[in-house]
Amino acid sequence: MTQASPVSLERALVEIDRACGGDAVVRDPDILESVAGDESETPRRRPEALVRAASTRDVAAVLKAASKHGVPVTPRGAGTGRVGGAVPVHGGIVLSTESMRSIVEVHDEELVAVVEPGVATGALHAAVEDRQLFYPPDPNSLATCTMGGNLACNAGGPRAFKYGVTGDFVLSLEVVTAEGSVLAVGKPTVKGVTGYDLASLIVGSEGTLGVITRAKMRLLPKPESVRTLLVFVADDASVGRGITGLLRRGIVPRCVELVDSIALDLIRRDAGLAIPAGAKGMLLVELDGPELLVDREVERTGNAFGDEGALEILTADRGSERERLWSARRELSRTLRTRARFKLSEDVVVPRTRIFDLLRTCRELSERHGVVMPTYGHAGDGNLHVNFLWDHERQRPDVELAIHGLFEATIALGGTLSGEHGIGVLKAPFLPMEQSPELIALQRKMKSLFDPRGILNPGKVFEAGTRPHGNC
Ligand code: LAC
Ligand code: ZN
Repeated sequence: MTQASPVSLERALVEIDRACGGDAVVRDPDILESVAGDESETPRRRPEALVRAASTRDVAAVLKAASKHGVPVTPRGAGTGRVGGAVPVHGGIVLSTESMRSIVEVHDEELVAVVEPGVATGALHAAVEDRQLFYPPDPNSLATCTMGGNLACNAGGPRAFKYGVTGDFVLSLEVVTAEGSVLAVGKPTVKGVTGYDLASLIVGSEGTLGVITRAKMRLLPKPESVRTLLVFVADDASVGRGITGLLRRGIVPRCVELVDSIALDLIRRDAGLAIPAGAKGMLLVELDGPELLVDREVERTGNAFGDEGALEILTADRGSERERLWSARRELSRTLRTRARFKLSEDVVVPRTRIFDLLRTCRELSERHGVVMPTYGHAGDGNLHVNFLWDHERQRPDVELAIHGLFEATIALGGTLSGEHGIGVLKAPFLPMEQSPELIALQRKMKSLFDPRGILNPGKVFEAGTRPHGNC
């Protein structure tokens, strides 16, 4: 799909305006500029129009008109994505579902919640926790990111270690196809195997197959108590060994988050924590469950890391103390951004037992290419955010070589290129490193079945070429 002609675009917008009414169609350049980018270094691209959908009917009207006139449509939640998935690279229309923010139902006996796509993930947490229920997925941007974006990218987060990712909580979805049909996919009940599992196909398809307008999500009872431990380790090898030690003792924390030695050094001065001098890594371990069990597990977790030579272990059980331990971790991405002129962040996954090898590769690549590479992330899942920091434009080719080296090593270690951020624009050039031409061709055919004119989020996931450069 290329850009729409001005005539086609205007025709589509007249039809959309007529169907959606009010002030759904926005042409104000300042507002359009505000939806030109996301939270990645993907170059910004201002769309020709923004449509703020208020209902499934609006979404269907936009897609119907856009398909008829061949106008690109880029769906958008809160724009917190990390790979350019919501950037309208071919212009056209940005379709925002942010105004569809109703929590339609929370059913405490069925343990389900029905939400619209614009509901902020944190708002869903608060609503269900008020009723002693629990929705585990917790992407780091949970205060602002929306359920629509979480579903489109199959977002993860720290608690995925014990509970799984967004897709693991989906029962059914209402989805609008590129041509404007409204489909119900998935199952109405907790069990259900009727027909193909299209809900799983839509989840994580990054807005390329359909637009999600409603989701029925599974909930859990809220755990009785939560305890957070901060463990400082003396070397990279203790990370994987400590986690294995926990699992061998039958302990499954809800999170095991890592901040490696390079990242720790960069945040040392304003982490708000006393970091021991010899610390070469920090692990944030969180346990939840019945109070008596959690107390015992805290002690045994301490023993497991003590056996691996942990330098210091801090524990918190009150909400405010836990927040203090979490704050340095939550701010990491933003803090690292202030440490150099340019920053790129990757999102690779390796089997948990290969974390040490991955960290060693990062050290070697950093040395060879002269790029600072702080690493942090969801160590329990083997999902690490490897960052690249540099100060001079002339270093860009070295950064590209380092990224290539990271991806090659990740795949050689039995891993994958993205654990939770998706492929979007930034990783699309690298997809062939992991997937065969046959597999990519099959997915392209599926895409054209769902979206014959190629209007939905064009330029994402399968686009070959080189990675575009933006400012970060
Ligand atoms: C995090 C985001 C970047 O874990 O995924 O901080
Ligand atoms: Zn993450």
